[in-house]
Amino acid sequence: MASTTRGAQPNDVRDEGEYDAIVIGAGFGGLYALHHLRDKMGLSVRAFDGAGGVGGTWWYNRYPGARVDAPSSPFYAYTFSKELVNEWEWTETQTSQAAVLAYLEHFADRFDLRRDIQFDTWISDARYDENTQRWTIETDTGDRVTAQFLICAVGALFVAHKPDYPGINDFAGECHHTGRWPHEPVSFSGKRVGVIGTGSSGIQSIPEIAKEAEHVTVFQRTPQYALPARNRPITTEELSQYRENWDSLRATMCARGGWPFKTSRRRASEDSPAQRRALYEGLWDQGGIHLAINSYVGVLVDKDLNNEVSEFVRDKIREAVRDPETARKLMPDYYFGTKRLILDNGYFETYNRENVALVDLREDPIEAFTGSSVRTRKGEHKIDILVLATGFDAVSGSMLKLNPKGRGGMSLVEKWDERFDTYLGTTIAGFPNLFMIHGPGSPGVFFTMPLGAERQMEWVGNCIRHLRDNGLGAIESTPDAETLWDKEIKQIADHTLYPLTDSWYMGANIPGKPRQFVGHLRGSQYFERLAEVAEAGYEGFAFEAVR
Ligand code: N01
Repeated sequence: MASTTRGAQPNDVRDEGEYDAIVIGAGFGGLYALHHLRDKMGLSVRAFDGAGGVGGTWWYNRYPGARVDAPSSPFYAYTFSKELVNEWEWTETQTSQAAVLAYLEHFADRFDLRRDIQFDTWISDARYDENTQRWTIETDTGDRVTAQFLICAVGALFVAHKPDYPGINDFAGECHHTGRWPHEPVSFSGKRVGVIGTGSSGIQSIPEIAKEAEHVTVFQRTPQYALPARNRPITTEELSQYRENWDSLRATMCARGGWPFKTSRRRASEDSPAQRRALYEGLWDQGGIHLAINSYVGVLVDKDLNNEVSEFVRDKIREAVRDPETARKLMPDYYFGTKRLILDNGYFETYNRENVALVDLREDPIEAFTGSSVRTRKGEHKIDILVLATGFDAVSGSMLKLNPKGRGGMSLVEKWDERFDTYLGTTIAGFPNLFMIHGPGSPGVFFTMPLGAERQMEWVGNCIRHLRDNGLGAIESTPDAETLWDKEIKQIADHTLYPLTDSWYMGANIPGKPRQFVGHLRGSQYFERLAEVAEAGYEGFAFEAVR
């Protein structure tokens, strides 16, 4: 989570030491990287984060209603330590931001991580030296540190995207991006609030804001599918079951794309339309992602099946929203599940409130902002507070913001000018000894992120051990390996309906961003590939002896 171009003046720079590894970011990925490299492998490690504390995403995204937008407790957590699993008490099935943050704070304290993390520190430069085979980083606090390995755990959803509507900077009221929410409470009481964006952040925050505000106007560009989260207290039996079966559940999570749930092997053609409808109803009542993973094989591949499930969810929206005109505007028309699935807590019902209005930007686009209003083609909307739930330059954005300079001084911005090529989603040709956690081309958001970070980091650790054991000073993926990896990722994505939808998965939310599918859709297979590559003597990599 640490990267800006705000730099210290050269004469302010202090040499602050030499380490085996530098970790950038203190979210799920960075904290685990620090623990693994330092405590399991005995390396000297220094970590940095631009935030004032641990948490990464969970430090920044404090907007009202923020919760894990996936099946969460107890699975959205580290799995490597039985003791940690046993001692942490999750309270709800869909964990709140505050609870995840408390967990990560506990993790940092329990493993004594804070002493090696420098907070409130942004990396202003990261540069590889081919002669020494080391990375040098400079910070905006005036420090210069070197290390053989650079671990970038900079966050998949970190670089906030702000729309550039005419006059938006002239808006004189409070303006908050959901991904940069203030630490002090924001009071909506008696206020007219405008919310732009209806992704996970908008859909989670709108019901909460509407409970307090005098009026909320939602500016929607794309209507969304959302499934009921059905959040509830987690039972002691559920927690005990997880703890007792921790070993086998972890193995199941690894084998099943990050979650312990069985996915359906049944074909839609085996059931009649009435039987299918009954199944969808049951899965809807169950809540969470079950409708997406447990109906029939191929929901994200077969257009007809997807259309049927899409229509089922549209029916649910029609049932929930009383005003037919508002319901019409809320009808999603892309393939169900091809944008990030959203779990909601009363989002559609919120439109039945007197104090909530919906503006469909496809029919009534924003023309400009004034000091106190949003002017659309059809009218003017007076607002006191503007909430930008407009998402992120996802996955590649945070690496580009860090913009490390590799071999020959080549910057990542130059290298990724047209495509963000990686090998295994963890390394980049031309950037030796640099490893990414949840980088482009890895499963990232398509897997359970804490478990994915653990497994990627364990692979990186083994790779570092391989270098050390064999007198090697540098490792770097080859351009050919990147080209093949790129093909592999694309082939998997092209087999599905994902590429047919404009989404942040495709880079479509950021004007001018190259269209490229962002991740590896088969998480379990991905980790098998990592193991195969290592077993084959790190196939696709070039090594240099220690200089
Ligand atoms: O961002 P988004 P998000 N004018 O990109 C709209 C994760 N997450 O912050 O769909 C008007 O999904 C945009 O419209 P469109 C999760 O993985 C996790 O909600 O591009 N509107 C969309 O409606 C999630 O998927 C958690 O047409 C504009 C919205 O803004 C990811 O983060 C919680 C616009 C952005 O939706 C991102 O979610 C929340 C413009 N110029 C999120 N530009 C937790 O687990 C964009 N939009 C806690």
